Amino acid sequence: MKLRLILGDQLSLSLASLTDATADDLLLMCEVRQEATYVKHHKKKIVFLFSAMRHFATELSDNGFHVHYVKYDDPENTGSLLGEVRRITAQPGISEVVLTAPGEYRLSEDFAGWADALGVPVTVREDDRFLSTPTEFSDWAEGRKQLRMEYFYRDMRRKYSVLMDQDGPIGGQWNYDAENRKPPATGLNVPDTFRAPPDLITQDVMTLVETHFADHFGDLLPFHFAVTRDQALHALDTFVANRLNKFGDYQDAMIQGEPWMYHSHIGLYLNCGLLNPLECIERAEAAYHKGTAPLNAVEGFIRQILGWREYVRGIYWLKMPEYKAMNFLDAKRPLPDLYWTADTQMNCMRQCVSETKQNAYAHHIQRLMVLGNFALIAGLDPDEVNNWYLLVYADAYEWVELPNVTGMILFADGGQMASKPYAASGSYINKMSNYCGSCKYKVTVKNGPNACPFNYLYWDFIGRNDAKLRGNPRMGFMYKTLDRMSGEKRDAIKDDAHRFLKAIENNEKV
Ligand code: FAD
Ligand code: DLZ
Ligand code: SF4
Repeated sequence: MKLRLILGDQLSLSLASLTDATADDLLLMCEVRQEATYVKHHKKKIVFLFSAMRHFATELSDNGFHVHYVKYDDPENTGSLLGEVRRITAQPGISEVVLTAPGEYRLSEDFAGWADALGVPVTVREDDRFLSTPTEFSDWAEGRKQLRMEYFYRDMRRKYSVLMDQDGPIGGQWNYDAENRKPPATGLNVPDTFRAPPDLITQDVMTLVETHFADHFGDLLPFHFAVTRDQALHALDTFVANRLNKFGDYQDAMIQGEPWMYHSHIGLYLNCGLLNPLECIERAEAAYHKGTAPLNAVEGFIRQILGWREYVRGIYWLKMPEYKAMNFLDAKRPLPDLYWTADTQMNCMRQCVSETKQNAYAHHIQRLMVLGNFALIAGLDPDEVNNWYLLVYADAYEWVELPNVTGMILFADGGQMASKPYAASGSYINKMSNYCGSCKYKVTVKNGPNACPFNYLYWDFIGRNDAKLRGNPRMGFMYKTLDRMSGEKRDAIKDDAHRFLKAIENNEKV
């Protein structure tokens, strides 16, 4: 009899380790302290995953499999994956342990020692739920000076024949991003996100999480995530029907009180296996061909999944474990409390942290240009920033979180992913959101106590990192502007930044 362990982000019937499973095998799923606390995940993320795991176990049993499911509060639960596998292999009858490769490096290291630890053969199969493999990615990367997502994405479009017109892209362009930067319009009637009412299984898990994870970040209520594949498909279809048509136009827009905007909110389902990437791409492409969504929206959405998602995974497996320790800009400031409390007068930060706390979700531009931009220009420590992003979002796993944080927002990899840092002053946030109108700070004021902190922090960041960034060809214009500033102006920037950064180090309200 084979023992097949299924992890919390492996909730797919097509899973590699299940392809040859029979009713004679034992399928193991376990809720363990090791995974629930290696970072202190948002309460909603734990509810989501435990509930989705329990529903998936039922689905497997309904399909005739023999499932051994260990609940978190089972008194026999050892708290670790190896401990749970050992409890079973200690009994006679298990000839082999079969696994699907995990999504995180720390577990793949761990699995490598299991055969010795258990005294039973352990087979780890490639996770084929992605559209490219780590080997394909490293072949693609071989010999390239720069690993630009755009070129990888074009190859993926060709490989899967997505939005193609014979050999070229439909519409004549590969990328319609230039059309996808509309500021928020007033009077937009943004459709609500998909909401599934919590059933009895989810309600049980909510009680468990309230009991065992009370000190974890985040609000438990309201809980409305899909927890089964059927519900996740419904969420996907609702997105395609109601929001995809404006996904492109408002992809970068932020509106106060609209946490969901026109995004899909499917990342958490894709990353735990309830949805597969190709079906999402196919449904979006079909909407374009039916004429219910324009090309800029469909191409933009498909690029996120076929391009960015696969690309960041490729970067992760190519660069780990060194990637995790990178700190090119030598940023050392601890993460200020406001990332947990939302207690700040910066309205943009208050909105984005509050929404993250409530929903275990923030859309991409909030993660990138508000929360991430602040972390970059305030010089926050990459380890602390990574820890925060990995625990606050329901879709967060290290393979996707780390490259986005270390590479995309913090430039901590020295430009392996992004050609220049995504740093911006308050005027970008003002252009793409309506946050500044309700802020204590004035976005048009550059210095002094009423100035928007993003304004002077931005220039202080440029000045502070002169030695590392001046040589970057895409930063030339910024350094020319800095060089033209008067000594007085530069002093004012330094003084304001110094005062502000001291205040956040002391966790004073800013
Ligand atoms: P949509 O905006 O509707 O996009 C559709 C899908 O495309 C997403 O569900 C996701 O699967 C994929 N996608 C989009 N952008 C990216 C990207 N940059 N990298 C990888 N996949 C992408 N995404 C995660 O899945 N997990 C994370 O932990 C995560 N951390 C992030 C941290 C930072 C600092 C930044 C800037 C981005 C991060 N992202 C992460 C990427 C992106 O922000 C989320 O995938 C997206 O916000 C999820 O919401 P959605 O499903 O509504 O996505
Ligand atoms: C994220 C998570 C959590 C919170 N809990 C569990 C768990 O109890 N059992 C489990 O098998 N998986 C869990 N996961 C998902 C794992 O952390 C995930 O499989 C690894 O991080 C690899 O991506
Ligand atoms: Fe954010 Fe500055 Fe605008 Fe306030 S003024 S919301 S701090 S960008």
